[in-house]
Amino acid sequence: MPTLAEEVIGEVWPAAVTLGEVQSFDYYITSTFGATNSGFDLIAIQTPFRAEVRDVELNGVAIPFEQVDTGDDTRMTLQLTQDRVEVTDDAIRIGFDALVTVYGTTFFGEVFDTTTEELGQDVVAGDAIAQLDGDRLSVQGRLRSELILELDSSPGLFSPNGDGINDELQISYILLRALAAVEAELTVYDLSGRRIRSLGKSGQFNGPQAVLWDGRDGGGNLVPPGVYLVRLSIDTDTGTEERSLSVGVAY
Ligand SMILES: [Ca+2]
Ligand SMILES: [Ca+2]
Repeated sequence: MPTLAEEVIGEVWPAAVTLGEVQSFDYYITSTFGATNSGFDLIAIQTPFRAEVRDVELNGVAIPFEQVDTGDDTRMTLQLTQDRVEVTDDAIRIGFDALVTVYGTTFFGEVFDTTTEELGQDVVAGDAIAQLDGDRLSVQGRLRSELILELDSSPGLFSPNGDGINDELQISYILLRALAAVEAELTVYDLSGRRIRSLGKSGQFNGPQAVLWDGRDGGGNLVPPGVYLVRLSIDTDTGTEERSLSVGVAY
């Protein structure tokens, strides 16, 4: 028997997004309370990757909150620091930024009362805000053809001389539509096309990825200063895709 509220209804907007880009969402919650319900002051929303709460409104007015670091990047948790939700038809809007890489991603929600030991209560998908067309906690992805997005490196120029400053290059990218593990091959070439180092990493799934290069070739020697090409190749059932990036080594 629910103790926090008789019913907690949630809806996320927009209901359709472009996969692979960080999007701004709004999560609307309306609740019904009976005489024995205690209300809630903490909300946890399941997200695919780390998500950031932008702002929270109660009945159209911004209220203070604290995003709680639970150590779990797939659980965006926010504590209302001054308010409780305990009146029927109290309308909460949580603005947050999240990355979605898969069709049909669902932002399951749960509410808690931190003043009691009660268990959390699930947010049920429904028409939490009549002015918006949706009534779901799931979002659809617009079709994209790419498997790899945002291949990038940092720092732009790195100096692997062991002085503790910019000694490693971080190569990052976002994998899309990789519902099963895919083979990701990351290789460093010099400008003459000679293969310098394989940074191959297999068994990757969709989402943000990061690989480090320590500036050494396959034999463990530091490479000479200059420009190098990093090529990422992904093999899946639906095809192969390649992306390249030039990076600089300086001492
Ligand atoms: Ca609606
Ligand atoms: Ca350095």
